Amino acid sequence: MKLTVIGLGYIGLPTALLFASKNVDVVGVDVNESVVNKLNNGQLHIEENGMEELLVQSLDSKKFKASTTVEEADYYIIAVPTPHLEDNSCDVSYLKSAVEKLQGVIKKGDTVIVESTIAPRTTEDVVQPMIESYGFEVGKDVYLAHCPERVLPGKIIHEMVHNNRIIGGITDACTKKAIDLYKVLVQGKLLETKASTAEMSKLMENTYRDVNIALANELVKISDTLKVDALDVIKLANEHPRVNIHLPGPGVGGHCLAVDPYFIVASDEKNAQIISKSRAINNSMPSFVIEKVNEIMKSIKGKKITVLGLTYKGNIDDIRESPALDIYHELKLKSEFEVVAQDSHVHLDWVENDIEKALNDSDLALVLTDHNEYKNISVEVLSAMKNKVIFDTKNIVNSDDSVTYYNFNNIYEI
Ligand code: SAJ
Repeated sequence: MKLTVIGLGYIGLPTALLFASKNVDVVGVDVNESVVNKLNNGQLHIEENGMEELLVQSLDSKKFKASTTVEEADYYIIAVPTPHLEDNSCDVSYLKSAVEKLQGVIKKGDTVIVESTIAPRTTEDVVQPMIESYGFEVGKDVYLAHCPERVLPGKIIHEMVHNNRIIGGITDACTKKAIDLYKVLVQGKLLETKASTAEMSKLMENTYRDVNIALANELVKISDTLKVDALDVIKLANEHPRVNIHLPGPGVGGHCLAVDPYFIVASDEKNAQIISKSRAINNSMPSFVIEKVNEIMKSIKGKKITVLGLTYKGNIDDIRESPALDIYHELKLKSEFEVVAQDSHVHLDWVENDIEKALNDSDLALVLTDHNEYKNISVEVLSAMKNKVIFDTKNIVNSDDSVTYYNFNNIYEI
């Protein structure tokens, strides 16, 4: 079996390497020549647990090579980025250019699989007509399916093999063809469905999380007005066997939860009410946090703020769509305070890696990301501060009586 994977990013590369480890002949294609050269020399351009070993293995076994041109194969997996456009609809330009590269290469009997996250009906309305314009009938000559991925950064290699997977073909024959490929690799269930159902299921998984986080964030704001302990409310309500309120925070980041719900909103704006409102609530959290920061700084007559954590979630180095980054920039540009950013996972010249240095002479430690290193900040490290005040938007710091500690449970006390 031969497989061509188009797009060697966070999803395409591990997919290509895992299939190569299962004895499939894989060509990984990327438009970026330096990525292709690096990979062929055994070097990764992105970090992911367990991926380096996989790359070395698959180069040694000659089951994987990277290339800038699409090569003839039995299966083609497309895993290119699908960002959102200014009007929040799904940008399919990379997807279309990947499909264009199949013209003159695909042949009767081949299968094309879109893994990129896409708006509902894209496989049918965008990809199918393109393939049919190359002279093939989909479902008869060439097979087409949407098989979204659901892996969590940091656990990609494990989850790609063990998660259940949705396989949505344009026709039943397309679904069967895609199953034949994934059963080589996936140990989880292969869930057969239609392409449009697969597209919407993927979007709804992340939308479900986004909407539930918005509910928690809304509770925080209401509790602030009513002087209620929001975090205790969540803890107690979640003792109910059928309730799972998510965790509030400074906003929702990353390239999935903060992006995917918009694809649904843009597809049916009139009906996507809760989804659209949830996005707005989560997007409003940075200003809510800044408002509270200003109140704290006023009450202590503070001058310096130390932002702890810039990434969109804890213990990773990804700052895409990070609300922490927005809060930092807004405070830096618009407030009267000195603002310093600390994050030991982010290597940029304006980011301090050392916590103690960043806290030196500071009046407020503003925790925006749940990195492990913030859980037990020692008394010695905090003693570098001028005013020992912590505002912990992720509720992770174990503080003692020597510190004035605020989180979403007691912000009404400011
Ligand atoms: N967050 C909260 N409160 C919570 C949970 C998360 O504020 O209770 C915030 C995080 O701090 C972060 C954002 O939400 O800013 C997203 O984090 P996440 O861990 O929920 O998700 P991602 O974006 O890293 O990965 C998600 C996963 N989807 C689901 O869990 C439904 C992953 O399985 C998907 O593969 C991925 O999106 C994707 O690529 O679509």
